[in-house]
Amino acid sequence: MFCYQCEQTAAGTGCTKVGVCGKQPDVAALQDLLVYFQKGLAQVALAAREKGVYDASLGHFMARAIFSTLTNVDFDGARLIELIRETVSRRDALAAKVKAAGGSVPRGPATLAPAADQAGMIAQGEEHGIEKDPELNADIKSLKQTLIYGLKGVSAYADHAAILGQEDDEVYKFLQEALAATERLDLPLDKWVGMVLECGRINLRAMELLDAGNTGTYGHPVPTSVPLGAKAGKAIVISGHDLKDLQMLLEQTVGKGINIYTHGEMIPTHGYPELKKHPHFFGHFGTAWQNQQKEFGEFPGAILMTTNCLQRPRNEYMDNIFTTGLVAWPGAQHIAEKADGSKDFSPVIEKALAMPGYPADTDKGSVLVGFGRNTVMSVADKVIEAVKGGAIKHFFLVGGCDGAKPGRNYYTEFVEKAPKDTVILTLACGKFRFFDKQLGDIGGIPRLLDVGQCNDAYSAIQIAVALSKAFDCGVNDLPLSLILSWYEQKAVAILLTLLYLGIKNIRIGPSLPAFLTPNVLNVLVQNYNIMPITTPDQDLKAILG
Ligand code: FSO
Ligand code: SF4
Repeated sequence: MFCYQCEQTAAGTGCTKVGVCGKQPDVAALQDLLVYFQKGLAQVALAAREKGVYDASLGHFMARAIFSTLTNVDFDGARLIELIRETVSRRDALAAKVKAAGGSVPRGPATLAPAADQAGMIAQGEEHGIEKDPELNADIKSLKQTLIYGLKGVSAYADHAAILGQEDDEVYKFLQEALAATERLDLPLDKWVGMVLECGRINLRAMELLDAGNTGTYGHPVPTSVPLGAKAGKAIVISGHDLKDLQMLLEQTVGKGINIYTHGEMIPTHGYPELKKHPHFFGHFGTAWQNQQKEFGEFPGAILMTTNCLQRPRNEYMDNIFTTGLVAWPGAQHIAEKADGSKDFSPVIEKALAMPGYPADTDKGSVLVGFGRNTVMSVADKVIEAVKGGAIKHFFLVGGCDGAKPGRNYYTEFVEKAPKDTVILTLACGKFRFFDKQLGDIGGIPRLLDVGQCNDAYSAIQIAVALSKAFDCGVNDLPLSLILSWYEQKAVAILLTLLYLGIKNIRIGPSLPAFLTPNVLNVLVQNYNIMPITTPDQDLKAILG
């Protein structure tokens, strides 16, 4: 196997024997094969579009398949094989229509027959991994992989948005064009750079759709205090990013005597009016995703993983953990979606009722969430006044993913050391490095503002744009610095969006992506002055002068 798509890749260069994430070589090969067949499906979809043949359900299916190959989502070979089979059957049905309309499809992934069994498919996948890419130019190969990882992020957001009824064919069309392009060997370097930036634009659209889905369905988040302790009684903890799963779980547990806790990226959901209205939606359990193997063993109830960031479940809680949506682990119980999009969480509920739950209330303090663009903009006058009057000197957006590397202490220290006249905006799971710090306020404006999940980068961008309008300057001229942490491919997509928007001087860590060649990195440095993090002291000094 060879995989270098995430930040924790082995030795900072690539996982070759087994994934640091726990991905086994057979699963890696099946993921590579799924991506390869998706490229073929994309080629056929484009040929079909040319002939006026359009399959409305194809785009979301492709997003789901590509999302399945994102880090920490699907570790279950059997589910990947199902997706490969569906990809091929959709491809062949569409290709028949293309041919009937007088068109043709290219040879390669658009025509390759899948092997009949799992072993054959694994062998096929090994033939179509990253290292087998016939592209000889290392920089183009790097940009191609950057594009594919950006597409994985776009696919994740597009899938979340589609689940809430928000779709735009522009997103799907780009997914198809970009996937099909990765099979070409005739495109010059500048075209690849253009496509990578276009991926950033499309990701902004996908995040906009998701924002519309989330806020349209559940209302705009409002400032909300979230307890970190426990309430006596039975318990379910829900992790991941999927708000609809949470809604269904809350509705199905009404009156059951079960308290619902969030985990990881679910914490901002406490701020949504249509979710927080449930009295049994109690608080938050644990910290970031990479601590789950230690923390889940201590949870006295059922665990539900929606979307990504699953680690190998330990034996002590294997019977209590459930997956749903695209996330899967062989042997862990999976809650499937019904044809009408609903889910029956009874097995999770029964498990929670059979487990001890919390014997007594415990108080571990609380944190504030709910500072999406609507909340921040509603106090814009106050914020602008504080900046003009000198009470707020600078804004830092300290956000992104968390991870296991020790270098990530940088983010905790950075926030601790940021001067008292600065405000920290944060989003995604990187916040768990400092989410419970009491940083106080500036004239009633909290110094630590949780904008939301990683996809709420859209909200953060809207805040930055609104500030730049208020101050009549460009976003790059605002007293705002971006200090980002990355881990998986949604973060890659968000970074591409920031570059597409022309945002400069981004600091990124804890290490740089292994898939960027020195030349590609150089382009980023020259055009965007993107730079690796150094030490909190040094970076604060450089930013604040
Ligand atoms: Fe974190 Fe995981 Fe949201 Fe990522 S939970 S690491 S960018 O998947 O998605 O922030
Ligand atoms: Fe390695 Fe990351 Fe790929 Fe997992 S997703 S195999 S940890 S590079």
